[in-house]
Amino acid sequence: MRKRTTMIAALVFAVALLIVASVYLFSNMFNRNDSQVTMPYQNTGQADVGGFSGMGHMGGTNTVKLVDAATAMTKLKLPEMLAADSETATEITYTVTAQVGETAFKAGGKTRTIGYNGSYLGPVLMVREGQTVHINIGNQLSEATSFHWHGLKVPSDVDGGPHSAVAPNGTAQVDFTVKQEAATLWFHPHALGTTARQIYYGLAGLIYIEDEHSDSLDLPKDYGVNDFPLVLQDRTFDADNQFDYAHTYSADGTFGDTLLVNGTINPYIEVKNEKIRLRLVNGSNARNYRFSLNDQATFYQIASDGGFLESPVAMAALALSPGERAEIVVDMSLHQKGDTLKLMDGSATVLALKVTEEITGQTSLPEQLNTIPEAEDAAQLEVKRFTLSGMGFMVAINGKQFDMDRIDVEQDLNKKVIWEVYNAPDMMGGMLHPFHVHGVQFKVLSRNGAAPPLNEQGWKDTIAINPGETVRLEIEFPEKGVFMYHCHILEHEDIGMMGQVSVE
Ligand SMILES: [Cu+2]
Repeated sequence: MRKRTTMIAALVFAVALLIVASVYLFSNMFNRNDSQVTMPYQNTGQADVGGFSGMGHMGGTNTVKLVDAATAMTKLKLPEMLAADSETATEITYTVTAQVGETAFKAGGKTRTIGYNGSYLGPVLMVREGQTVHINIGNQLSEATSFHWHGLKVPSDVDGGPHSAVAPNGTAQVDFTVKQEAATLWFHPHALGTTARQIYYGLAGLIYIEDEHSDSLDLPKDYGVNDFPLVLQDRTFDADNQFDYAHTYSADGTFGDTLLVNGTINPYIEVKNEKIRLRLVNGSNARNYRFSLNDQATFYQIASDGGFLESPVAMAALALSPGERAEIVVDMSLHQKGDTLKLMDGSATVLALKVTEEITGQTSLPEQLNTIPEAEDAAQLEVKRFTLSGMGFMVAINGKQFDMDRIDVEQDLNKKVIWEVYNAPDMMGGMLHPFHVHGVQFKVLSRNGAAPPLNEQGWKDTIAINPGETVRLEIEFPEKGVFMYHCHILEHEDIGMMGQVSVE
């Protein structure tokens, strides 16, 4: 009798369990895409952050020092080359979705993050000059976001600025034709007031443009073998391995003490003793990097933000401010199997390159990589003046903070104009502002009246401007619309160090 009662009880329990499980699974089928996703931070519209905590720092000084990771070296994570939904010679379609997730960065618990088509960062979108690109964008976050293609020369209605927010559960299609040369670009959110936080938690992906010319150049181009993207970011992990943006926030740029390269702490790559191409992307909120090799060897910069430099530029050190990109080639042919070379940022290790195989038959870098057209006679061009000023919550451009309903500058389509941008120092000295303009690749004419360094004589869309410095840029907008220009210290951008240029 007792045995039978136990059996019935077990049966009832099993049926109840089955019902609960079914209800759970069933409800989840419909819940996956609703706005009840758990974000890794509190949703308060604008970033909910502490008060003014910025301290003055001259030039490219970073307020938080990077500490070398206590963890063992880890193989560099490589962003996935996104498979196209469809592709012909003239058209390509991709799907890019912003979503929440969890990412294992280090021993201990996973970190709650957001990413594109994954839990952290995003894939590489490969497109070709002349191709018409369709991107199905989707937002599975529980707050609005936008999809900005940093460095693309496209009309403003597909540029993904603050006017193009995608609501939670929203989707949209973006269509454009690639009308620019081979370059390493990136994409990230640009929603009003929440850009810094969304990028901090993981939203950033890559766009590679290739063209017939880049096909023909004898350069390393074997992805993950001798051609690596390096997305550089600094983050702080709390005791539970979480990012805590609100508590590490600084109005003058949120820094972290841990360097992430493609989301990898203390990364290494295994290479042959050949030329290695590194596509450096400063995806940090505010950190300025100064790259060098640990043996002080020379490396070569081959590309700036918007394409190849005219010729490879030999460098001992390379500065990169937030938003900027640089492609460099490191020559490993002088090293042998078993050697390790390190890419450094000052005294912090960025990446170890371990030689695991020796080959023969090395080629040299092409002497000419590109043809950059001469600048026009500056005396014949109209000059528009911009003054960057302030720090913390006082940052401004021409004395004003961003207003979505105000056009700050008007410019004619397809007409070269000089933008003269002055970074006004203040009583505390002021700070470096990386100045980014949407919808263009510009030429740097001068820094404080002198010719820019060789590695800034190619196409740029973001330029580091030191306190007290004036840079002159030759800018021509090839597409119509209302475009943003702003400081790429993401907290400055969110506070309002941004303006709008209307192009007709
Ligand atoms: Cu700034």
